[in-house]
Amino acid sequence: MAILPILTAPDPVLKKKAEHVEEVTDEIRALLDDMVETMYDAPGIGLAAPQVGVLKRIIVIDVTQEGEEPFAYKMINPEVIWESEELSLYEEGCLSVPESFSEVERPSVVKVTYTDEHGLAHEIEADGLLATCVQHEIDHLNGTLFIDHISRIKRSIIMRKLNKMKKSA
Ligand code: K1U
Ligand code: ZN
Repeated sequence: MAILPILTAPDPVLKKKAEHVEEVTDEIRALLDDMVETMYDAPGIGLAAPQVGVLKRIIVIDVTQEGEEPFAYKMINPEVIWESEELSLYEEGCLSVPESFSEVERPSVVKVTYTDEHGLAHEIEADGLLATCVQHEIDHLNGTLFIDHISRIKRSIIMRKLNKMKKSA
């Protein structure tokens, strides 16, 4: 297993659309394991393959709380097949936009289909933080960051801060 470097905005890879995974191979399983290790190391509650420079439709998520048994979803080709009309606001962060947070409004509940690391198909109904996180990660697969959901002025403040941080690093 390995901890992978995480790309940060404005890296152009983060704006690209990731490709459908045709076959679940050992290489895909190794990538999923590396992504889980990278997510825990960051630390984060989710990670999408484009954030580690791999343009494949793969995400990992663990929204369990401290004291609970950790559980990492490993999702290949995740797809939202239904979303609630009801919306929820959540203050989101992103490992590719370090040290910045902003409220984003998204559907409160979503139904998601995906393939697991054994090639088995699943359908889950997600609410709360899992619903927010799975939508945030699927956005990454389509080249969208949480800052694309906020006002232009807030986005430019965050990007200026990020560019300053990168310059002084
Ligand atoms: O995709 C990512 O960049 C990971 C991101 C996921 C996310 C956070 C909040 C709302 C939606 C999606 C993160 O994990 S940012 C870090 C974070 O939220 C966190 C880190 C440590 C403990 C608890 C949360
Ligand atoms: Zn993110």
